[in-house]
Amino acid sequence: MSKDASALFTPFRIGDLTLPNRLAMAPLTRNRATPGTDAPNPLNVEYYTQRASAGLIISEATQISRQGQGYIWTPGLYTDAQIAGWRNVTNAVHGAGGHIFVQLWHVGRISHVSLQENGAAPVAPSAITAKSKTYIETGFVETSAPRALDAGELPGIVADYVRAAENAQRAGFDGIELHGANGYLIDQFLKDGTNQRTDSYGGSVENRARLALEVVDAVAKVYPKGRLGIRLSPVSPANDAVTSDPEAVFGYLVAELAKRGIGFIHVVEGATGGPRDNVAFDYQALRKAFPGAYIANNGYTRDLAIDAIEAGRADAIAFGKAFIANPDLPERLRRDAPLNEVERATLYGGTDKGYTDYPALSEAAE
Ligand code: 8OZ
Repeated sequence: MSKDASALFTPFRIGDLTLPNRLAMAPLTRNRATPGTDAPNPLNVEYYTQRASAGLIISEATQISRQGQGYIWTPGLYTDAQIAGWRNVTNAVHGAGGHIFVQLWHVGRISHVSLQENGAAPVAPSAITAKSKTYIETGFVETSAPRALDAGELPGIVADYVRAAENAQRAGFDGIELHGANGYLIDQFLKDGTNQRTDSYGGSVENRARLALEVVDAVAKVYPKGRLGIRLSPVSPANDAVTSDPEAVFGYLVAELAKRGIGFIHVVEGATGGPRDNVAFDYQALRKAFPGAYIANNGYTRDLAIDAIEAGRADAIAFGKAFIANPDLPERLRRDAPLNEVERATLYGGTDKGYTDYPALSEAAE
C-alpha cells in the first residue's frame, strides 16, 4: 500500500512567508540562459512557470558577477538585461501561484579562463587547482588553475553579493538562498582541503566561516533576514572540496546562523547526487541547533520524504532530478503516480528538449 502523503501538503513557514506545501524545487543548473547576455529568456520563463506548484522554487545557481561564473550559459544577476529577464520569470511564477527564491552563486575556483574577463585566472581562497571539470562552449574541460584572493579583495566580493541581492529585489524574488555548497567559493572557504590561508579567513573554524557570515550579514541588510537562507553540503566531495572537520565547522556556522535568525538552511545530505551515507554526519544536530526552517535534499524518495516530514526531521524536502522530469511533481507525489525518468543527455545546455517538454500527468494521459 502506498503511504498517505498528506504530511507533504501542509503549509510551512520561512520567515514571514507561508508556503503551501513542503516540496521545494532544488536549484538546478541547466545552462539555457541567453548566450552573450546570460539573461533569462522566454524558454526559462516557461520552465519555471511549469513548476510553480512547488511549495518553493529555488532558482538555478545565478552568478553575482562575471568573476563568479564558472560554466557557459548560466544566468547572472548583475546586469539590467539579467534583472529584466528574471523579472519575467518571477512575474510568471507569481501569476501561477508560486514562490521563487534566487540562488546567489560565486563559483570561486570552479571556472575556466575562457569565462573570465580578459582570460584571467579564477579566484579561490588558496591557489589549489580543483580536480574537477567545468563546461564551456566546446564541452567539458578541466577547471583552470586559480589564484589566491588577497584579503583586500574580499570586501569587493561581499559588495557583489549585496548588489546581486538588491538586483534580486528589483527582479521580484521572494527571497535569497546563498550557494554555500558543492565546492564553490563559500564552501571553498569553509573546508580545510581548499582553504589553506594563514590570515583571518583561514585556519580555525571561526576564520573559515568568516566569509560566509560576512556575506549573510551584508545580504541580511537588503532582504529581511527571514527571507534569507543558505545551502550547505558538509560532507559532499563535490568539486573536490572536502574538510577534515565537518562537524566542527558546520556546527559552528549553523550556530552562528541561528544567532542571526535567518530563515532557513538547506542541507545536501551526503554526496551531492550520490550516496546519502558516504560519510557519517549528524544532520539532526544541525536541525536542532537551528530555529528556522530545515530543507533537506539529496536522494529523497516519496517514502523517505513522507517519513522525514512526519518525524519532524525536516520542514521541507528539495527535489532536483524529479522536478526536472516532472513539472507537476507535487501532484504526482500526492497521488503516488508514476514519475517520468530524467534524461541525462539534455541536462546541461540545449533547447526545449529535456527542458520544457516533460509531460504533466494530464498531458501524458492524452
Ligand atoms: C551541475 C552542473 C553545474 C553546476 C551545483 C551549481 O552542483 C551546481 C552545478 C551542478 O551546485
